[in-house]
Amino acid sequence: MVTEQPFVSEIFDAASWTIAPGAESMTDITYHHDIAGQVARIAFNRPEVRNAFRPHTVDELYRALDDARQNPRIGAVLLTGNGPSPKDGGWAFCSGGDQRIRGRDGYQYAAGDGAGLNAASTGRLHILEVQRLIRFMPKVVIAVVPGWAAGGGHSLHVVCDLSIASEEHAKFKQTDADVGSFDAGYGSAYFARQIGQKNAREVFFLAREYSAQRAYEMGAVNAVVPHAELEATALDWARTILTKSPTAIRMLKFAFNAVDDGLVGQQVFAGEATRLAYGSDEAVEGRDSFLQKREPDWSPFPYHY
Ligand code: S0N
Repeated sequence: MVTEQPFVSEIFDAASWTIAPGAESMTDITYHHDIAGQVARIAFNRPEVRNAFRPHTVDELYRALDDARQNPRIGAVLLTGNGPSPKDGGWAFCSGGDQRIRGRDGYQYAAGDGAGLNAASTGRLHILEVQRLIRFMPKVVIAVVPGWAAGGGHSLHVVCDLSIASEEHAKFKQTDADVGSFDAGYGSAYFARQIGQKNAREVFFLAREYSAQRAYEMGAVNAVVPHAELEATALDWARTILTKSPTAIRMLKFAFNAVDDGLVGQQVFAGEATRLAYGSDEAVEGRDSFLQKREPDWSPFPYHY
């Protein structure tokens, strides 16, 4: 029996997706797998506040992203925002931290909320952990931007591997300095690596609004597509990525990251190198010689290829 899916978004193609196991009870995001089970679609689901995130949103987002990270069949992740807003028809990717619940020491869980990973903590917006998860997961994450990307939402699109924007509705604005809540990490410094220092400083210091086309010209997004085609295009890109070697994609992502991530980037890359080495006869000889209490025989292994 086919059960009807709840409304997700006007540009969501229900025939392409199923609700990810365990995601039925999520409130602030939606989490789907494509029919083949190889692409994840994770979407902010608070369109009435331009998809602003509160701590509970970040808990759910982290859980879904980590689930996608650990699923060996998932090869690409789409991060997007559901819409439009039932209040005024506006579209958003994400407008950052929910300013209504921002206190002096951070963002607060609502009463009775916070049943997620970080229920014990209040006053902490763990969105930076989400940024790191996107950055370090060995899969391509595509920001699918149907409307506003503002504040911390702008930073999330920055940290994604690729960005595709709606021609009609996507808008970009870095409001951090307007509201006194700033991302001094990937959201700004890494953004400057993407679009250049002068452009990035303009975006932050003037907090102007940029169209999808202007963002494309600055090198902040990869493509601008008609709104109605946004999700289909993103899924098509994800499926193209799935035709490539998973190891090649993973190593390339970490190679692109490493130059900006210092020793942490090297550590991530090193973990992959070690994992690859484990599969070699040479590493097997090292393990076996130890277990067999004998000297290793490295003679079959050349010093130069
Ligand atoms: C997105 C904007 C530009 C859209 O403007 P538009 O289309 O005119 O719509 P509005 O009428 O303004 O909005 C519609 C309704 O949505 C509510 N709303 C919008 N954004 C938010 C929000 N972020 N929080 C709460 N509510 C929001 C509006 O209030 C309105 O509601 P009603 O209908 O009831 O009036 C425009 O909305 C805008 O500028 N939004 C605010 C963007 C913003 O400043 N975001 C916060 C920036 N800071 C962060 O995100 C924090 C970053 C962060 O978390 C972080 C990062 C690194 C290190 C540490 C941290 C940390 O803080 O811990």
